Amino acid sequence: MSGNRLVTLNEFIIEKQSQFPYAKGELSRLLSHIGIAAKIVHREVNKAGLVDILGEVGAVNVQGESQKKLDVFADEQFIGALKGSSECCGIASEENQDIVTFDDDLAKNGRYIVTIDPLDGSSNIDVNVSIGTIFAIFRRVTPIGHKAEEIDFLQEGNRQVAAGYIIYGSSTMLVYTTGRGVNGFTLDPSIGEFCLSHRLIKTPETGEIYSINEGNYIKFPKGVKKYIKYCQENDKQTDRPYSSRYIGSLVADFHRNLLKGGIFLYPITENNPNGKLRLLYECNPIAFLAEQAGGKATDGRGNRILDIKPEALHQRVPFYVGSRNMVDKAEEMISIYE
Ligand code: AHM
Ligand code: MG
Repeated sequence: MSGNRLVTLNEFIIEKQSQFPYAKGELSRLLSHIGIAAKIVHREVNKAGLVDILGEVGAVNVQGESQKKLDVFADEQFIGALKGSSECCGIASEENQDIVTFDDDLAKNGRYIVTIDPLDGSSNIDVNVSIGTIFAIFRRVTPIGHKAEEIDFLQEGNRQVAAGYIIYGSSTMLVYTTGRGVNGFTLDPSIGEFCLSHRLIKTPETGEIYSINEGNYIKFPKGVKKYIKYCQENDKQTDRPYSSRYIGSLVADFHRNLLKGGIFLYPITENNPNGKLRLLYECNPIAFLAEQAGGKATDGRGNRILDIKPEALHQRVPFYVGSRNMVDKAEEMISIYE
């Protein structure tokens, strides 16, 4: 790649694949199919205000939250695209109680499984605020040629082969990693292609943004309250007070902090003793991206998110992610005051 030549997502994926002489192109095909589904979801998100796709569809998802029509649409699109890739033998989606397995011979021979939150930030869908898709790809642990099983999905995050998100914001972007850095692609709607716009993203070691739902302040553990007060203190040397920024869409909050530097926190609260966010669909992929960009992701108690062994598909974990020094500081205060 040279100069300012436009590099599309597919070109980039193929170029990366050619660096591995034994790669068979399976992961590349899977990522390409995710890119196609992302474009279709982008199209629907963009016209959502015009057509009858907003509002609740009536169903309640497994987390007890009402599903929006766009959630259902995105879920179907990604499942269809992954099935169509023939490289994926099963999916665990935040929107479905159980794993979805593919029974046809081609898919049963697929070597990969995918965990996905098809449309994250559901409370922001019908108010025109950024939302996202989050995905992770693992190699299956069950033998090729058989149906995928739950055990394929309950793998530690450190075994992810690839992970990424799509942010449907002022632009739509796809950001992903295969464990060799993080690259971001912006959708150019005029040509319908994701184009490489953010090569090898590195997040600042320290930032000036903290992102947390402060409405829950009273319910936070003491160490978290102390850390929030620390962020708000006046200290020229450390550029405090920090700015508070919270959208309520993990992808959008993380994306901003990734580029600018910052910390995102979703701690345990009285109501949610394990936090709110899901290990498989939200925290693992975001943690992989954070680490690949030089950042850090923990549960606030000194445990690396990627080393947590999942016990259930819809397991929740407290989540602290972002600039390394800020996550360290938050953990230090939690360990002192809890
Ligand atoms: P969702 O999967 O139902 O969309 O919920 C996940 C979202 C995250 O995107 C966001 O970080 C968080 O929930 C916001 O939660 P809260 O409204 O409690 O602050
Ligand atoms: Mg979600």
